[in-house]
Amino acid sequence: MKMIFKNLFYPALIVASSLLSAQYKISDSQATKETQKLFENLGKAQDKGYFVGHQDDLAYGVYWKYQNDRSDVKETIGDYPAVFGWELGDIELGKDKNLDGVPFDKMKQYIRDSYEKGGIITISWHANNPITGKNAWDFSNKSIKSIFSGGENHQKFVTYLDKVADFLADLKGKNGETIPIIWRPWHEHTGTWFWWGANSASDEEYKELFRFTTDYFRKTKGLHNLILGYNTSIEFKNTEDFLKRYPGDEYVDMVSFDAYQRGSIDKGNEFAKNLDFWMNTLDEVAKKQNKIPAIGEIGYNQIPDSKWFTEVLKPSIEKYKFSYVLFWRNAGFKPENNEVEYYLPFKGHSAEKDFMKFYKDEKTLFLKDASNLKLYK
Ligand code: BMA
Repeated sequence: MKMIFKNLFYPALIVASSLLSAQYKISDSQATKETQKLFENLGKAQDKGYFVGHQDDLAYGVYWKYQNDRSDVKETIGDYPAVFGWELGDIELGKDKNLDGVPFDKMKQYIRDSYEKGGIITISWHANNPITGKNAWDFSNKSIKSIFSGGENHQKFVTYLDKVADFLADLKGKNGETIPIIWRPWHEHTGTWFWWGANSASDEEYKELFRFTTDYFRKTKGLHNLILGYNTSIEFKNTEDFLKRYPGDEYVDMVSFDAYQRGSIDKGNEFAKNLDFWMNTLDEVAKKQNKIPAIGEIGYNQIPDSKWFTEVLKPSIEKYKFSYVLFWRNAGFKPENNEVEYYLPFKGHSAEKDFMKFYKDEKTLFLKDASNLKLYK
């Protein structure tokens, strides 16, 4: 009896377990060797834990700017983040600094250095509005048709893409290989605050924007170092909602959302509950489309809750398998609006100890872990 049971069920078990660890397939059939490897290893590393990232980590911290090897993360926990986020906004205008003042030549150097150390690079783009000539947050357009082929703003838009493509193509490793980039374009598109957002571009227009940009980079510009991220904000109520503007499996490798806690500390429980729901939905989407999940951006500005990392964030996310979480930038004081903005502690901040505890958790992976995992081999 026992034998029969085993014979009948053993093959079924093998099939089931191979389905569970289904291989991811990168959407660009011509992706470079290193890009394919990074993608494959991002998939595998989910069994170990999740990489932790920080926007603009090497460029500045709350109380410093452009000082070699400095990092608020390094100064609080003794290691760098595994994921380095960078932002290209204003490159399309031919400027030599991005919209937050980071010089593009420095950015390139930071990217090369952290790649050589085994880190992961992700890039976002708060592109200026090619229709109105204002910034990314000008959502006054009701359509984006005019930037597509035949439209009055098409040529201008293409020059924007050329500038971005030139930057992405110029990121080279020591052996001349292009550095793989997790490219997270047209993000938070389910929200309404960007010119490509929910009230300013229809779902079909959004899909076309995503596809056009990707095809232009791949086919016209010959870029094959991109891992594509489809990145929503947090308006979605279910998987269908999340996928409403999905451009198609051949244009997407990763799925992610951006989420911020706002308001007072006592909103922590509510945020944690919501985050759990967003993670759960993301998990379903990732399984359904066979794409790698991530948290594109997260944070609680100034971290007023000194236990936020281990008591609010960690319990909601650690139940799920996902590849990385990126904290937004430690801008510090911003004279342009008199605000202070940062999402990771600096030396002496009241959440420093808690962040150290988060660092020591076996599931969180920082640069030393990423480096040991040899993600590009
Ligand atoms: C926002 C803020 C802004 C910044 C923008 C792009 O969320 O940090 O200050 O200009 O991201 O980096």
